[in-house]
Amino acid sequence: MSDSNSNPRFATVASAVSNGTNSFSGEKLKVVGMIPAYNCAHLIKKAYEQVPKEYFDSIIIVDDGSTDDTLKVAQTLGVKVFTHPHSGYGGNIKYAIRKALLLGADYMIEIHGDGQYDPGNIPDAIAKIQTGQYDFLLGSRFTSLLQPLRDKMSLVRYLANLGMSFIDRLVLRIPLTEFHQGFRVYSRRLIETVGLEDTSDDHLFSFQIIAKAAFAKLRVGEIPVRCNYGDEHTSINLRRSVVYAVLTFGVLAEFLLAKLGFPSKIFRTAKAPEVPAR
Ligand SMILES: Nc1nc2c(ncn2[C@@H]2O[C@H](COP(=O)(O)OP(=O)(O)O)[C@@H](O)[C@H]2O)c(=O)[nH]1
Ligand SMILES: [Mg+2]
Repeated sequence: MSDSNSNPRFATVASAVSNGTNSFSGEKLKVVGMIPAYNCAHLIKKAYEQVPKEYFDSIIIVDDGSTDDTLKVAQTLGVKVFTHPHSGYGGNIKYAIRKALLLGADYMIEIHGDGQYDPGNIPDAIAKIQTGQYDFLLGSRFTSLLQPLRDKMSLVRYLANLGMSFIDRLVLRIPLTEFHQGFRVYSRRLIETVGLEDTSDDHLFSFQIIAKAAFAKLRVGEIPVRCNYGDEHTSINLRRSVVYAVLTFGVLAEFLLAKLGFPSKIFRTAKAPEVPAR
């Protein structure tokens, strides 16, 4: 915690969080919660209610052109709600990130609208970002090796995740125990450095952004997270999971080629012109 004391911006957050308030005095460090939501009308209210609101300056729900009542339900929750034509998980979270940056966010926490990730992870995440040591903080279900199985992750998914993350770690050379889950804290610095353009509008975005952070040698860290695998949270089926896995290997290949100096659209570290100013 020494950094949080030496950096006045983070010291402000530290005291604000320990006071249970998000009204930071002095130089503001804004934390925005982003809830991507697609066809989860039956889950989003509960997901939102479980979020510890005192940790956020604002929370936004971003509807990905749902065909059910997600938008209607979201609009009853008393937070800012945005919607856009259906684009896929990546397109949806990128839209949310852009909106959060426009709101002045320094840090953006991704909270899935299906309530799959335990919101009890949020205080730990905030405590860790307030050290000022991370540009990108990811959850990991694998910090304790058997916990995913105790939490009822399927064996196939468990083994695939372990194997893929092993290879990801070797290639990207960042110390994560998992690369394929959806609890994340993005910093403004991360987005300003790596940009969002030319990335996937599908789930692959979630891996591309980690690889981009690794390429830019940003500070990436992780916290343990717990996840719920109830039926209602199932998202990508086996076929889509296999396609996703193959595409992540494509990203790794492109990463290695870019390291060798080959031109690459997604591995560029120039400041992104599209990022809204604070
Ligand atoms: N599956 C899916 N989820 C989306 C889409 N757009 C937004 N989301 C939201 O993105 C979050 C993660 O999606 P999900 O399919 O549950 O992914 P996973 O559980 O991390 O594999 C959820 O909150 C969804 O509501 C989309 O086009 N497809
Ligand atoms: Mg899910």
